[in-house]
Amino acid sequence: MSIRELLEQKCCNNLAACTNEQLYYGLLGIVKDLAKEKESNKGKKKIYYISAEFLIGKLLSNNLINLGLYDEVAEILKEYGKDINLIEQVEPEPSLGNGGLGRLAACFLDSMATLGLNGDGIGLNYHFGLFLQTFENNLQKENKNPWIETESWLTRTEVTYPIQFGGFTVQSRMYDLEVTGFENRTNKLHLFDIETVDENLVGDGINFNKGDIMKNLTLFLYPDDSDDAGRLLRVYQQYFMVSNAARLILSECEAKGCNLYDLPDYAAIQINDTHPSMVIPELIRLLMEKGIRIQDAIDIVSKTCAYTNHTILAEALEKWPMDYLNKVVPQLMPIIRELDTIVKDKFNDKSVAIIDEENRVHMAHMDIHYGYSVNGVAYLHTEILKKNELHNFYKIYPEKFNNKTNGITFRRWLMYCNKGLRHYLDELIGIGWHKDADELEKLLTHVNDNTVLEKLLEIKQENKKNLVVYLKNTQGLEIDENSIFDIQIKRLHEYKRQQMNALYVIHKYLEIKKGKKPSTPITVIFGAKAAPAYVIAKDIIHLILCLQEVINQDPEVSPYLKVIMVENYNVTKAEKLIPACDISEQISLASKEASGTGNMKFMLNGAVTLGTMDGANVEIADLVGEDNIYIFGESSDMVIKHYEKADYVSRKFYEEEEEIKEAVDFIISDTLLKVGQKENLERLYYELLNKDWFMTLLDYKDYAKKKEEAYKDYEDRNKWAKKMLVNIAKAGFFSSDRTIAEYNKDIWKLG
Ligand code: 26V
Repeated sequence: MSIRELLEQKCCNNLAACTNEQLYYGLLGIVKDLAKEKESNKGKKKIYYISAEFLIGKLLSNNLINLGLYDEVAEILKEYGKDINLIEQVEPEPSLGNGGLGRLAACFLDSMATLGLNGDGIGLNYHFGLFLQTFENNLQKENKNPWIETESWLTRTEVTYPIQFGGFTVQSRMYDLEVTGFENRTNKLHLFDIETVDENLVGDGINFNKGDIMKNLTLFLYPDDSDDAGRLLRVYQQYFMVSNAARLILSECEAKGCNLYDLPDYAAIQINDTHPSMVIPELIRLLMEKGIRIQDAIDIVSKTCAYTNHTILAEALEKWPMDYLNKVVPQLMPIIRELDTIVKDKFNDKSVAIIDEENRVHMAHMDIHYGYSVNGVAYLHTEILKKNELHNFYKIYPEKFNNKTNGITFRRWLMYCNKGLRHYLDELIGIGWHKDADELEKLLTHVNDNTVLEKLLEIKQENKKNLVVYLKNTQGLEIDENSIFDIQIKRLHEYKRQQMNALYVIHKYLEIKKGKKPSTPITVIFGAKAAPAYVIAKDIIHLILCLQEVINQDPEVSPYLKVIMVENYNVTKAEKLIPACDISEQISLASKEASGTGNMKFMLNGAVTLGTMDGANVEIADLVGEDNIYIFGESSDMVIKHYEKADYVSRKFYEEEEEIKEAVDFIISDTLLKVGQKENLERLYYELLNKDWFMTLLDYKDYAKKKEEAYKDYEDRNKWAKKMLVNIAKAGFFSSDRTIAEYNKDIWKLG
């Protein structure tokens, strides 16, 4: 049946009279069926990517593109006066991740399917994704964020397992999402759930009774873990995820004739950060239940599991108290103890123990000892792991350590979100880059071609116009499409240093007030959610919102400077912001951002990076060369030394630099206190002055200088367009197809 006939059959007979809702749900059904018809699950060995987060974003357009149907469907709908952009608005975004970690997992699934690899994702079917953020009185408010509707991309399966916790058992149910590859096979994302979850437990905000596991196990993505009940629930979730995963993996392998001693020939398990680490003892336990001796079971599992580290921040490396584990998963304790004993017998080194002196289980340590591969997510990050954070492990197992620089799927992050650029590139350099991202380099032959450069500027302008309209419609914000769009969008964390960007905004505001106006107007755009219990992060949001109010309403300043805080930043909003960006802010304290992936998305869409030598910025700088990126700040080596020597004193910078003092003082000025909360602003002020753990003031001056340089360069449009072109042309390396091909070649080794 043709697409047109399918549409008529599934939506309503008269397409012109269909509502966007009817068209969306009709298309959902059609696309789901078409995806299922594609080849899947062939081959002896399979990669199972286990992750607590899969930040998949909306799926309709993505799936249509991957199935090669997007243009045809959009065209047919247009004939009937329908706009696919409005239809896709009906779809709720599944926000099943916090940020980069979850979005990476989603890009990886896309690339596995696109490369035709036999690989599925395994995670949890959270009923509420990451909270929906609203702003009230210049403060962040968290609201629940449901996404599952009667008709959704999920398919209920008949796969269920009894999952045993200390004292009770729950019955799981597996739901599947089709993962369409670009013009290739379909894989699956398996999301586990229980049927007794009670969505009514949640009232207005995101608070709920955390005690009743039967009712709340999969209710929320990462419930607030600032209290014991929250942390316990997280352990329940993690065990539920990996026990289901382990059972599914064993049953699929057995169905293919695996005798379980040969498990590594049938399965590779990628442990995405430490959240799925309990899969190691759980698999050992299940193998033992099947009659395999513990030593053999350990050996089998150690050849099957591989671990990816996504952060060096100590507070983000999970260490679970034995008390928790005893309560939630008593059946795993003898195994974890045995794994620890083996390590302690072998290595007389406390720093590599699994169970520490405070009776906490170091999940990453278990992964490293009992996995066959340990990888970081960008060159610098892996080097820091080897030299510093995990040095003692590297000495023991040098052969296990490897780097896999992150990547992004170009289908969503260029072909879909920036159609103007996509079509122009197709015209100019052909469509080879769709499947071989390195072909973007063909653009370089046009670097001195003014027609091409003009066209790139034109496309950017069009995207900026679209964003202006979008922000006007969604938040009632007025911005000047001819201003410089300077954008920082990512989770709110002190190490990412949104506060440094805010200090610069203050500085600029004060300059304009003194009569020093920028020759080109500037729009500084932020988008960020702060963890509900992360006080300082919420204070930083408060500061930015106060600045937005003060600056945008000041007629003396707002023609030259505007501050925008995008509400509820998520994948859908990123898709609109990234193509419209001129300057991409990647300003983390060197050594702290493992990789970053937003930096890659911006580059691919022709933004120029203003950043530190951190994470994948290092590789971006290397690829584009110093003329096409703005690098500032202390190196990671120096930063690590500052921490070692504990010699950074923020107050010194405050006292010695007038510009810094003025900006920091403004946080508690009468002007801001008129629109803000004293408690929040004072707390932030003293934090910067007395602590500033992520060394904002250390890099501020250099940051401001580089930013001015970028603003000035922007004015030479031809020169700027060349920088844009080089960034696009060199982005091929950051295709997640390249990353996944490397994982497969070095770690998974599927045939
Ligand atoms: C989590 C937490 C939770 C507790 C409070 C502090 C804190 C700080 C950081 C994190 C991050 C956990 C892991 C993570 O999301 N890492 C991100 O992974 C991305 C994909 O590899 C990478 O691009 C980002 O640089 C990295 O931050």
